[in-house]
Amino acid sequence: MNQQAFPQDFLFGAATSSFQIEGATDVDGRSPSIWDQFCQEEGRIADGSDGRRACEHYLRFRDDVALMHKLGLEAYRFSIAWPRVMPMGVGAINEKGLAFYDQLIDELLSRNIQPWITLYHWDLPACLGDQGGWLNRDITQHFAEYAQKMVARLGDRVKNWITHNEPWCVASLGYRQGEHAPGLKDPRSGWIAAHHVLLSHGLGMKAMQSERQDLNIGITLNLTPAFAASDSKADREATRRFDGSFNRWYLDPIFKGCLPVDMVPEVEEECGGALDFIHNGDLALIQQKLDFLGINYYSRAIIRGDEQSEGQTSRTLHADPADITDMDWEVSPDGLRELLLRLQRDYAPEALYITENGAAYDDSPDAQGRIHDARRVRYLEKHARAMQEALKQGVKLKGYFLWSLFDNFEWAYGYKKRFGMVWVDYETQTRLPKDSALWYRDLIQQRIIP
Ligand code: IFM
Repeated sequence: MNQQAFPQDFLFGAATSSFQIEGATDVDGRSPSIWDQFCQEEGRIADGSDGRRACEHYLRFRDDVALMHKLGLEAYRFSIAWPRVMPMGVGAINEKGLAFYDQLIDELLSRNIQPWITLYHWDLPACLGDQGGWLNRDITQHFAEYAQKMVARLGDRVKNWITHNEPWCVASLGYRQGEHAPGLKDPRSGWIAAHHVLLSHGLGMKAMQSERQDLNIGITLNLTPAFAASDSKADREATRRFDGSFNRWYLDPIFKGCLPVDMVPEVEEECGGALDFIHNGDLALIQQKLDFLGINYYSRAIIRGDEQSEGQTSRTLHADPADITDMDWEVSPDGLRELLLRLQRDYAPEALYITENGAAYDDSPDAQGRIHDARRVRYLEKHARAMQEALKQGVKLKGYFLWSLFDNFEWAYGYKKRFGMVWVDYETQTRLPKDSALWYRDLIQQRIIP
């Protein structure tokens, strides 16, 4: 058995996001978000559900924090719903909405749980969506204003801030593939949105730092290491393209202040011309010195080029079809280790945190009310080992947030996919820790893999 211990100061937490758990979408002055609108559109959400109730965290947060404490969490990553705190997207703060986060933060601190805030986890105020959302360059200034105001009000108690969660998803799922709000299917829009999200990250960081200088600020990217299915030229070429658009399009501007040059002609072709939405000076603004990089890691991609027809993304193949989660994602701890090593080598971030990692499996309570989610335990164990291997090889990995604390609203899948270490009965709102939550509690306590 591997008895390597995680360092005492390695941070173990769990993550959620506002729209996925809060519910209470029309109370205390919150305005609608683009996700409230999207859920109302016929056929957008697999089970026809929405975020109106979700996990009722808005009402139950004190009990939820007590549960986090019982599970031994050292940190909790959550997001602020922009339309709750600034219903017009800009200007006045909604004091009632902000009071929720104030109280949540105080509750966490009273239990000795570090709050980690994500500013944007996809629930854009619908009024900003009506102005073009991430296609309208003005949004970059609006985001910076929102970021600064949140830091001004919460930065006395919250030191760890993440500007954006998964820009690739915002841009590609929201504006290019149409699977997420606002549901556009337009390649050029996807690239414009990606740029504006990145620019808003840079402007946001500057605005936050002008407000306070004692913060730990980063961004969270969903990164998927890509491996060619064979050594053929077609496979290698498709792998380069996948890596370029999925990973490097975000990493290179953030860390190096440049675009990945090999990708530019291809992106220009998709955009039908020059990338004129990238203005002089933008890339320098995006390249702010990060205190940490957050990584959301779920799986790797194996790419086969010969199946690719023009305009299609590369098809991914599972190496072992038996070892896949309910999302149809391959379980690949090696991918995590390789990703961490590559980030350390190519981008040398100040610090790395895994801000999400986990798996969807549909296990439910047995007659005794126990949830034996053995597949999730195995998944977590394998990824914990991969982290240890990376740590051993000198990667500056400082912490890990399990996705997710609760089963919750899984976007276009509705409530059909269960990522939680805590099971939620959506009717009664009962919470039941699964075996994985108890396994995680032991890991946190003992610092070695149970
Ligand atoms: O539920 C999502 C989360 O909102 C963002 N990262 C991936 C998770 C699982 O799909």
